[in-house]
Amino acid sequence: MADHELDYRVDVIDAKTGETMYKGKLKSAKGTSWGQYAFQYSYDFTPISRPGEYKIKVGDIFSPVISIRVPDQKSWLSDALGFMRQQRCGYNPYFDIVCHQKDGRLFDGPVEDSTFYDFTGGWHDAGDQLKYLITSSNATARLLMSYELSPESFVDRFDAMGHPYPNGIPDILDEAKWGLDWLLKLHPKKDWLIHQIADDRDHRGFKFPDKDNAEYGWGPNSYRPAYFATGEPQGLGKWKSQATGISNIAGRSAAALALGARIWKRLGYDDGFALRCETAAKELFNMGKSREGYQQGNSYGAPYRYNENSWADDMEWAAAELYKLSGNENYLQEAIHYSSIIKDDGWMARDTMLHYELYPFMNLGHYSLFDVAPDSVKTQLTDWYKSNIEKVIECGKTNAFEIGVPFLWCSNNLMVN
Ligand SMILES: [Ca+2]
Ligand SMILES: [Ca+2]
Repeated sequence: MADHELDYRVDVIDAKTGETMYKGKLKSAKGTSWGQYAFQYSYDFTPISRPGEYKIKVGDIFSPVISIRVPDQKSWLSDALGFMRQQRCGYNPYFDIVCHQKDGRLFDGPVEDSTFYDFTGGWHDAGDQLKYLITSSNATARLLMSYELSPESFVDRFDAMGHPYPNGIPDILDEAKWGLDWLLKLHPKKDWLIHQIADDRDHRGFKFPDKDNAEYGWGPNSYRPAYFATGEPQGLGKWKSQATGISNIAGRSAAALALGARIWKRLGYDDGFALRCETAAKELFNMGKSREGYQQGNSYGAPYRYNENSWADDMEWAAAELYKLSGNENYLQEAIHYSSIIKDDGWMARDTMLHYELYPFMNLGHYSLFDVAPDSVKTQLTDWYKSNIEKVIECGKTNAFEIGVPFLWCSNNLMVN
């Protein structure tokens, strides 16, 4: 980016010695202007692969230091799992503390409001410490899918509690089970599903999880509300969600549990656990079928929430995974049915969207169904992905970064997907 025309010649120099290692040319970047910068250029240094510390020099302008390294994939993956352990609620191995033991008091369920049930566990949502099934169902399922894609990539350095002692189980599955255990807790009865613990009253700046000064009516660091998935607009304060059903969270949780059941069965870790996951997955799929629509995140004092409004993608995902688990043809037909409802709908076709609308950012139902679908359906699924990817590539031509995702809060999720 520049406010004046630049010399086109580029030197890539060794950051330590200043020696020119490569010579090249800037390319004038096509697209609209960026902020106040009328001149935009790109320089492709993909051919430079030798590890080292470099700077790019254009005229008398130097870039910051650019490091090229050989990636250590296993250590990246371990770091990512370390972050998940750091997010754990109930017992947090990162801080070695026990937190949020009074989760939670149930609201909008078939029992008297504020009746206590045990919903401890799961993961804190972000820097804040509330907990969502919307995101945790996705995180759990993706951990399991990642393992299936590349089991050899994952090491065993931690035990189930997140302590640094190997336990004979790949750490990614230890983490997935932390999620599955919580999903099972949120579905304590055949027709019950709890989808959120606490709300934006959590947002009181940085706080240690075991000294949570958030206040929900029972004093600080005490009970937190647990929201029953009603499929209706919901919220205990001023703001209500726009929920229409529950099949996004029921479907996605069913997909995660079916994946877990299949992997646990195959590895022969614990048949009882696999059976519990399978039963819960089937029950949740049925709940999703009977209440088609989407449940959203609940807020209390602010209009902010997770605005997911797609659900057929999640039911497709659940049905495809249940078919792989059970071999029951009805699930395959259900998966094809739901795929034909969601089709190519997604953020990729749009210039903007609400926060977490069209979650989980890519349709993993299509991906999951592809493995087992008849050829004609396979072609259709591929076409839906392809047409969306082409839209993003086309949109990327409108800016110098060649990035075709809408620039909005959390658009890094869109980029990754
Ligand atoms: Ca382990
Ligand atoms: Ca969805």
